[in-house]
Amino acid sequence: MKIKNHLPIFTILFTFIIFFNGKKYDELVTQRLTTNVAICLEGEPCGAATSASSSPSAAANSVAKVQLSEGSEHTVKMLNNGAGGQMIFEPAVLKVSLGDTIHFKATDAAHNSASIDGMVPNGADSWAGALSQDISVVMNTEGVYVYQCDPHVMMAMVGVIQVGEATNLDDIKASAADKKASFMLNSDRLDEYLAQL
Ligand SMILES: [Cu+2]
Repeated sequence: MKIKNHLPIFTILFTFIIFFNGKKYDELVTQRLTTNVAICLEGEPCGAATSASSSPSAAANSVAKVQLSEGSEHTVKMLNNGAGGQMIFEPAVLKVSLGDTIHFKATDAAHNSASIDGMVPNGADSWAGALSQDISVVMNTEGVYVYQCDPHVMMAMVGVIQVGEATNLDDIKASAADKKASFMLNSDRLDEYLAQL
């Protein structure tokens, strides 16, 4: 515990709380997700306390939605390092039209692309590329697909493709809650991807 280091901050915060809010401590803890000034009360870093709201809904609302990709053929690279982090598909989120083809490229070695059971539209074909193998998949069923790189799924090396309308998005989001439990790193990645749909 580093409470000593935070004492001046606590003092300022409590003063602020008493003067401007006049609320009880436990009420503020309850409200801490929506009240910036209360974020530091549990000894967390206070850097974000004065910035914009930290409410999850506000963050979700600010996510840029993925646009429909032009053309009927799309390339997804399998990378050790991409703009979005390590062990990653790029682009990790795609929105395409029914019947389009996705070309998964083994730009870096030792990755693959494999659809995840239970995370494709009903009746859709599954796929499973070998390690370091380019694979092309024709998207013949409407809905949302989630796929993974088998060796790096623990690092949340996953990708999302929306084909036509996101008819199964609720099912996918429910499955994603279970899937993310298997991630050791980048545990919010899949949620962030799905928020772009
Ligand atoms: Cu991989």
